Amino acid sequence: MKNPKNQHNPKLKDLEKNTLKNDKEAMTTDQGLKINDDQNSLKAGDRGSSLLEDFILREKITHFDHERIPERIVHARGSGAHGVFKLHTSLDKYTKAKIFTEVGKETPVFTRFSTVAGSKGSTDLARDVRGFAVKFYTEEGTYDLVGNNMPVFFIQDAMKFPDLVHAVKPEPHNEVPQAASAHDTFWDFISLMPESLHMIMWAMSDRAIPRSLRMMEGFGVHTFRFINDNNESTFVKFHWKPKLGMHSVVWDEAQKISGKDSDFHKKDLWNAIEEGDFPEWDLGVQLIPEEDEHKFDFDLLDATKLVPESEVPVQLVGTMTLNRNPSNFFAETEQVAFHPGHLVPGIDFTNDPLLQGRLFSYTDTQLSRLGSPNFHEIPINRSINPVRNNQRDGHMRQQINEGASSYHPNSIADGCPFQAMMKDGGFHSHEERIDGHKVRTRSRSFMDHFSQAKLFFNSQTKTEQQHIINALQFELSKVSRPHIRENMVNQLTNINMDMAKSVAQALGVPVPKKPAEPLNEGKPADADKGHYTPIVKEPQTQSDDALSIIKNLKNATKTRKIAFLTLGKHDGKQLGDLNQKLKKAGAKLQVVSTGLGTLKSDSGEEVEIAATLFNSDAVLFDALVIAGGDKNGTALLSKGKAKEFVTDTFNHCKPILILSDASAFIDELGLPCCKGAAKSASELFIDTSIDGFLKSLSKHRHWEREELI
Ligand code: HDD
Repeated sequence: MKNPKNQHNPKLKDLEKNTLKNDKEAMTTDQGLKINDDQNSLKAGDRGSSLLEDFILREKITHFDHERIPERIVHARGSGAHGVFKLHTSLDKYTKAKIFTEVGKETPVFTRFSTVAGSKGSTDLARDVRGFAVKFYTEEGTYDLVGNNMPVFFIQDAMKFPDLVHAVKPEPHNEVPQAASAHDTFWDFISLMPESLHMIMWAMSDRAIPRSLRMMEGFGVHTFRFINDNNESTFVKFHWKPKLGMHSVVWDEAQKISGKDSDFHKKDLWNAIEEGDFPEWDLGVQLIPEEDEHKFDFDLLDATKLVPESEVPVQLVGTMTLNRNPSNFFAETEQVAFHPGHLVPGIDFTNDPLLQGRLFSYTDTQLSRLGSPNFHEIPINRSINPVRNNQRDGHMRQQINEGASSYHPNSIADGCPFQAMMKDGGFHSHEERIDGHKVRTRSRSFMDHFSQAKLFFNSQTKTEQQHIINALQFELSKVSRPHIRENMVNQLTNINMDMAKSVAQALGVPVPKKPAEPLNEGKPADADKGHYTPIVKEPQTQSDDALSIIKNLKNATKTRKIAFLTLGKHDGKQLGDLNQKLKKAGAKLQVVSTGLGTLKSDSGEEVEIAATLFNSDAVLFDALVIAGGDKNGTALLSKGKAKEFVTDTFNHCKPILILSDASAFIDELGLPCCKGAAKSASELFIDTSIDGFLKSLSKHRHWEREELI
């Protein structure tokens, strides 16, 4: 989508230096030689063997042979988009970073969303954490906020990251399962590492199966520091809040989407941007004065903890809008290289041991993934502030540094490039008094692994709690070793006994009677046992509404996709009326029938069929309309696929509008929950009026229906 506003985006202007269109131009070799025959190799005779001399064939095949680069070790599958971040509230009291102080300023961004565990070609709808990485191209250098769609993490210390990733990735002996945590090695590791339990609650919740990348929150996860002009520090937690609100799918739906359209999220993001429905997120900050560092019932340096919004409110300061799709997936989305250590003056780290390890890992991984320390020169990674230093050479160097000096201090180049004063934007690491022994240990203040897992579970609605239980039952039922299932149930007893019992019952393991002693294998061989014994306690904040998706529904009709199921001869007036109202609400209606082409309504208007019962599926839509007119509704049900379409929509609790004879339709449909006897539309949460349907749409789902299924 061409957005006229983008002509002022300095990063897009910068990328233009490297973009190429082939319009009306001849094909050439990599050396610029025009090619006359791209169909045939050079041969000795027309049936003869190919000649080594054929430099055109060799060049083409050689390039092709080397096209692949290693995929990211984690977050391999991703979707990216360009956009801008606009600040509306200055944070100059806390930070000198210009992106957060100059109100009205638009900073170009490139944002990449990802799944974590799956390979590059895996499905979008895996139960997984989603990466949410934002690169801000600022005049002070590039700043990366490399976060996730969950505010906490599985582990506390980077030392355990390779173990965590080895455990969740496909098992090493047979390379299965792909993009799934439902297997023995993952749950074995988790069951022995109680520090992961808070994150497990998030990963088993609906947050792990978002309806759209446009409808999920993002978090910086760690506690960072803001530094102001007086070099005073304030702790900060970053939040991204989607303007469309949060929305997730249900697990059965997620699995079916994976089969019907494994690129569901990729296409959804791409199409929204192409259609001008630019996704937006508000950026929020939680600010904590340095003197309050120890006032919480957890350690701010512990990435398995969040700061409840009811304790420290999130202040919204600006908005990110993604308004342009990449021109080339590999050049931009694949080659973009994020790093939590890409900072600007005014932002700094804390001693969070997970963050500290990340500061090493991200540059290191780009060296093997992108192949050279010059990865910062790749157009998508190039800073819009010119790069000047004495780093030289290396594979694929692009910059041509002039002059004889490549060192500092120097006299022959007048000391240039020179070191910038702090007042001129020179980065100065925050000065912090550190006084202690060199120790390989973990602070005792990190040993409470359960209280925030409880906080998260307590904060969910009954429906969401049940989804967590269902997810645990599903995941652990795929674990073949009974002792792992049992260990896991024991860990759950320290979060919620009812949850642990329900999970145990579904797994055929002993149902616990009381909370178990938590296993904690995540400690050193000679550790003082007392130091590493998990602290089991209640959270200071018992429940926080901000943690629930359902309690935070908003603005929910915009960009929803609705299927209008018809065989033709539907009531044309009804369709027109519905279309108009849905358009006004920002939703999109698509006609679904048995084949492509056009259909006529009872009054003769032609409508274009967007999808068929065979090339599409109920799981790819947010809601369903059964058209009225000439027995259209019940006639539909003679098609087995249509029955399945309606039943899936019903079972996934999505809004349904029946514009034909609803009771005859429900009777004919024979939903399993009705046990043969037809229930009324209202008892089944099925709408029969357009206005009622619009209300249902804005609620996303009729969760009450889960009681009936
Ligand atoms: Fe990481 C990629 C987010 C912990 C090591 N990470 C990566 C990406 C995201 C995150 C969003 C994808 C960036 C992109 O789109 O290219 N990672 C996180 C968060 C973490 C976290 C929110 C905890 C709070 N990561 C973490 C640790 C380590 C890594 C503890 C290692 C010690 N992460 C990597 C990596 C990746 C990566 C191996 C793979 C590809 C890349 O960096 O560029 O270096």
